[in-house]
Amino acid sequence: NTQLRGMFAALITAMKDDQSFCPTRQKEVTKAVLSQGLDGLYVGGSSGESGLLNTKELLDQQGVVAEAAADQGKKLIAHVGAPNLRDSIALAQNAARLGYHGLSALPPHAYPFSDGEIISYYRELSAATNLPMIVYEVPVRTNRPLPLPVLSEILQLKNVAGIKFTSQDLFKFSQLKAVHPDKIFYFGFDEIYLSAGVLGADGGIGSTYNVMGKLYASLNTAINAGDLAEAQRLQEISQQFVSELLEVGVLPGIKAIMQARGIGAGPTRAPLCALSEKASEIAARMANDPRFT
Ligand code: NAY
Repeated sequence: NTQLRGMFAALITAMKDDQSFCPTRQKEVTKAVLSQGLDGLYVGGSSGESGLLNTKELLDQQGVVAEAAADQGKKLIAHVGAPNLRDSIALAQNAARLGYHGLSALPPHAYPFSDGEIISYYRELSAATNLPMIVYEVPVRTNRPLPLPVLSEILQLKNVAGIKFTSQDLFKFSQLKAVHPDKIFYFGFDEIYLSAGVLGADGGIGSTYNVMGKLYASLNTAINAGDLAEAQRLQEISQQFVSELLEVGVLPGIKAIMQARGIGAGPTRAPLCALSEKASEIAARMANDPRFT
């Protein structure tokens, strides 16, 4: 699993102007994001608006991204979490056929499932292919932090290789890591990646990497080299940027920046908020800021 370490952009989904999925723009976006020097892509996740896409669109997207990323030596992780296990398995098997290197899935959260139902979901989904599975802890999306023993049990399932930890609870992160030193630990809050990095995170997966990939690649290099002054400098730049983005909506903001760079990512899909004038204003300022690229 060590080959899955590193910094991954949680790839955004390109839409046509009418908010339908756009394969042509998706190719362009994929190439632009990969040109920044990151280790790979996390495809079809929250940042990819996957909760707003249907399964056919997600299957199409996996193919388009695999094609655009071919021969670039980058790692591809497919997020395959869907409201039901059947669709999740279809997405996982498609990703395996396409040559993806890993899978990941949000815990099922469309109903208040029992811990047992969540564990069974991961057991069956992970067994559906031979790919390494990355569990996803993200209470801001599921409204439910999974208890340490439940996460620990999931990490021991066949093919489960690690966790994408998107929670502020860094003590829990360390406790889990102490019990599972052989698993891969990604951190998912871009604005505080440094904190998890110094606690030994193996990599990061984030939305703002789409437009500041070079900065996060350098941040990871600085942490690995023990250059904390440089790491802090880079993290503070990312924090300024994330603060501004949070005001206009992270995903519309990222898409506006792409637009301002001449990369057609299209709009976000409703009910995500549409691009505001303020987002365009921020985007115009940030698009060519040398600190971000
Ligand atoms: C994904 O697509 O599943 C992600 O990786 C999401 C990562 C993002 N987390 C959430 C909860 O949206 O990049 C972060 C986040 O947008 C960023 O840190 C700003 O808070």
